Amino acid sequence: MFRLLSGARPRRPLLPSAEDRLGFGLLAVAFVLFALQPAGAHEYKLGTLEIAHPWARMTPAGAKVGGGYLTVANAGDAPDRLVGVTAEVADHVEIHEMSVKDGVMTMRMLPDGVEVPAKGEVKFAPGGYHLMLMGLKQPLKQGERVKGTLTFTKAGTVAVEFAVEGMGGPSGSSGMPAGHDMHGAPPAN
Ligand SMILES: [Cu+2]
Repeated sequence: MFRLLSGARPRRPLLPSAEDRLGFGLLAVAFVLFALQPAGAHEYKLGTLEIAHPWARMTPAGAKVGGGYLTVANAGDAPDRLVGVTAEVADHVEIHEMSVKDGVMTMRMLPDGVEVPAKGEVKFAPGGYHLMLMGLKQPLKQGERVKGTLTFTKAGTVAVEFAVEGMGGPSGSSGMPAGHDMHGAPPAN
């Protein structure tokens, strides 16, 4: 035998309770704050350059190398060039490019840095240009911020913070193998 349960459900009062209204108010405030400041998004301006959301991938315990990413947009009429990067948690930072050639993934260091074209932008993202945080003094933990600097030939140096994101990165997209510990090793066949 079945009993109809619908009639047993507590009916919602027509007027919202004080708790409901308070809850809605807090929700509205939270929504506005969220809209103003999307989670983790941050950017820096330096002359004609705009640096968007520097981030680094979290690293497993014991990892000595981490990956860093960001986007640099240049509103100016002249190109600039990212030539130097530092991070407090790393012994030094290198500028690298990852590419796939004949089906083999390769990475190389770019000793002259990367040009930021006039009226254009350059993206450092998994699978392409990236920063290598070498000689990590401590693991990069998700949710933390890592202080560092970016130096451009023309615009000079700006202090930034790298937001440490999960293995999937800010958008959940993957690309570069997690950990990046194989860096410098010969490509696996
Ligand atoms: Cu690399």
